[in-house]
Amino acid sequence: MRVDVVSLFPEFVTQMSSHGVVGRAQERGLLAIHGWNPREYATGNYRRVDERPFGGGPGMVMLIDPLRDCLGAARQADAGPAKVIYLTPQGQRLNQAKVRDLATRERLILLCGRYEGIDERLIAAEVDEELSIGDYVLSGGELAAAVVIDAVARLQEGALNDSESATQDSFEDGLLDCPHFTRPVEHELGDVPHVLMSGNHAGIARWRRQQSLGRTWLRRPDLIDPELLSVADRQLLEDFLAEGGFPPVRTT
Ligand code: 9D3
Repeated sequence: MRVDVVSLFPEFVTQMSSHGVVGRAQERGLLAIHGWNPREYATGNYRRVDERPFGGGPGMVMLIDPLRDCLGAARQADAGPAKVIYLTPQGQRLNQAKVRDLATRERLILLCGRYEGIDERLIAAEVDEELSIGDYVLSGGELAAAVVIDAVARLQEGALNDSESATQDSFEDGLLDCPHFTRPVEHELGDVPHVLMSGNHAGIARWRRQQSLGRTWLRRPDLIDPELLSVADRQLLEDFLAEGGFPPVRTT
């Protein structure tokens, strides 16, 4: 997969993506990330990339032409057709279903805005899809682009080691993760749940499933429709709620 990032701060995104799972995916040849700066396609002594908005008001708007030329150069850097995604608070909210779809593409171009945003005509002419990463205010699209890259990189075949396997992740089965413990077994902050040291693998799997169901029910009720739970899962959840859960369920 190839991802081109069009941004006034492309190094911000490419630097972030050089570490961890995403960096390793690139080293393994599963993913290539390239940065493109519209400033380099701006003309005139000042190489302007922004201008004041027609109609007045605060802030600046990114000019069509430097962005269009930059985007054109990014498109032509590789033969394949690319889906162009504009990261913007006005976009559809990113979720794991969307990430799975994007991860199957051979080419993405991520367009990052700064200032108040981009001239709407450029969006209408060049953008295939608009995405937001959530309802909070960022200073630009770069962090959002890094989020998209991280999420799609993890889904590339061979990007994760066995211990990082994506299939057990939260959201891959629609539930939050269970709690995790390591040594020491006894600590002044509390003891590790006994079942995890029992060697009873079926019992451990059952406990973890129950914890996932219980935590999801309490913390993210929007992710669970009790009508859609299996009889076994519903029983696990009922027992969890009756027993009070671990860690002790907060009531405040
Ligand atoms: C203070 C500026 N706001 C005026 C009402 C509008 C605004 C413009 C540009 C708010 C944020 C931004 C920059 N944000 C992004 O480019 C962005 C973003 C975000 O802020 N939140 C969640 N997802 C995304 S994706 C791109």
